[in-house]
Amino acid sequence: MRQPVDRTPVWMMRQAGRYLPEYRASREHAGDFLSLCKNADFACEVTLQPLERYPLDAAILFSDILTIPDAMGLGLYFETGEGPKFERTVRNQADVDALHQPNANTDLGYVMKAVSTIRSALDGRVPLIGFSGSPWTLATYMVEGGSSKDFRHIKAMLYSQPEVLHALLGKLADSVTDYLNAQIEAGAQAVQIFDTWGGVLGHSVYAPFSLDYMHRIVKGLKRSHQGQPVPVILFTKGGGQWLEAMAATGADALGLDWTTSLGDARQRVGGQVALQGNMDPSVLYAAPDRIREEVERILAEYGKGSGHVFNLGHGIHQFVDPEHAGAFVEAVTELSPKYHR
Ligand code: 1CP
Repeated sequence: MRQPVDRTPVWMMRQAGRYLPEYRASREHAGDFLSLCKNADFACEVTLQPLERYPLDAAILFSDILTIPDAMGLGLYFETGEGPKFERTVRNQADVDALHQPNANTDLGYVMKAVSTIRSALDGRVPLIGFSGSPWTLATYMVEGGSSKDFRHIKAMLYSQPEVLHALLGKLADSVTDYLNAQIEAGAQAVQIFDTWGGVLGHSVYAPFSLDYMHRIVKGLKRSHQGQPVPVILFTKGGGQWLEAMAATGADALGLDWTTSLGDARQRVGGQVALQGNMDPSVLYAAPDRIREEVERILAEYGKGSGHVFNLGHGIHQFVDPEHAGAFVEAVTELSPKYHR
């Protein structure tokens, strides 16, 4: 990590997905979203789609963070036009005790098969990133039973039954560690932990309920495979105030959303970790000239030298015009070389 480069590398969170017409066609062909994830050939096909359109520097496994809770026995399903849902929720200690501890290579073997299929199809073109949700972020879906706006049930649990939540987070940390190590063995060349909902935690509870479990995972991961280092990227959306603590976990890179200044972040932790981000994905609704201006601003804010992986500050939205995503990638490749001379 932080090796010298000729230009800033770039990929996009959620780069394979609904904004691409070819993705929508594959999903229709497969039947539904989960069938895309559970069939290695479909998962491979959609992983490669954005790479065929844009000169991206990484592929990210096509899957979902909710594969783990599904394998624990909660019954994941999607209703068209709605977010993910679970048939069963986790609300007390008996529910936590009843969770199955998944075996990554059997219960989640379809993910490992997708990883190895994608890795061979890529044939060394660009590295493949594997991923998982953080324990806290997974727990929000498991306790709420799906997406949430107010996190009512999990926050009630945090403040009134913290021991139950810790038991759940501990089980999840073990599962995530096994799952990511299995992805690394199957061929993932870097792994990202998505803590999408870490930023909804209060300042005093972020560390005990999210960061400490990610730290435990980072310590349990294989950091190299077949002689190659396997970088670990931590992304807490809304986590800008905790960067020093996140860097202290020993992660190789931190993902930043757009609410944090990349220049400040570099001053604070740039000597320890690489930084990934951080354009507001909504900039992609603007015209290509405006996108280019924003890319230039972010490059200038980071300044000269290596250690920056360009990305969006969160996943690309489904209503973005694919040509605008192309303008973004092109702007990074054209404008960044001067920062590396
Ligand atoms: O209708 C569809 O086709 C399903 C939409 C969809 C897609 C394309 C979902 C359901 N998941 C995915 C793929 C996905 N999810 C990837 C694949 C990589 C890629 O597209 O290039 C990744 C990395 C994820 C991770 C994920 N799933 C996160 C963490 C990242 C993030 O964006 O914050 C989260 C929170 C989820 C849960 C989830 N799964 C799907 C949706 C729509 C959601 C979000 C629901 C919510 O907002 O609460």
